Amino acid sequence: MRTADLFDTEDPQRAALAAGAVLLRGFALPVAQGLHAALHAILAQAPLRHMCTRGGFRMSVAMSNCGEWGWVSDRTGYRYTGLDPQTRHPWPGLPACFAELAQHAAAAAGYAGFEPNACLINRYAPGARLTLHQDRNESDLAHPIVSVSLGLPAVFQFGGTSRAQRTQRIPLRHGDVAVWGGASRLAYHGVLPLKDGAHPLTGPCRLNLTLRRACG
Ligand code: MD3
Ligand code: FE
Repeated sequence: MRTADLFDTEDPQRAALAAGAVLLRGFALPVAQGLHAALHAILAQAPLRHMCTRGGFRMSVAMSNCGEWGWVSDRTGYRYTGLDPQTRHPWPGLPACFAELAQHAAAAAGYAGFEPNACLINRYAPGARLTLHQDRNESDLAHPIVSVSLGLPAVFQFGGTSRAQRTQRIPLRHGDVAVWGGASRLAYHGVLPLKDGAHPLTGPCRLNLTLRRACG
């Protein structure tokens, strides 16, 4: 079967979240096991770690990266780097199954020709959360961000382009893919503290992939 045939681009399980943002429920289910196996290999090369914010706070979400560029944060702030500061090696390559999923999801959401070169891997253990923030560190904001949820469900918070605007709460489940482009690209968003649980594929955690075009 061709990779393209794995993804149902006519799926009615799609919801417009906001201008430019599309949620594709279950879009990654056909490839979830393959993604998880590839993740395992990546994390053996570039281990998950708790980064620090510029303010010196340890992030509750554990992170790593694959692709040409990786997102890192420390006491000097956050940025994209070509080398993993912990191993001093390049980040592991972006697996074809990650890139193909992101391309197909972006196309299904109306963003043809998306070629990600960075993937941030977020691991949430019970209690881990991501406070409300904007993603504005990528040089070209015309490219969408594709996010893939695996494992335990989470409640995603999604607001407007100012922090004060009210937020909606959206449950994100195993296999869901969301595409964030256009007017939603600079929307404030976050993840509420993860609830306890066990998932057959990931065990007691949630894994989230965000695929981006960073540094051109
Ligand atoms: C909306 N990750 O890594 S994915 C992040 O579930 C991040 O780990 C969350 O926010 C997670 O920066 C949320 C959904 C997401 C990702 C990027 C966005 C939503 C977005 C960028 C702009 C608007
Ligand atoms: Fe974000």
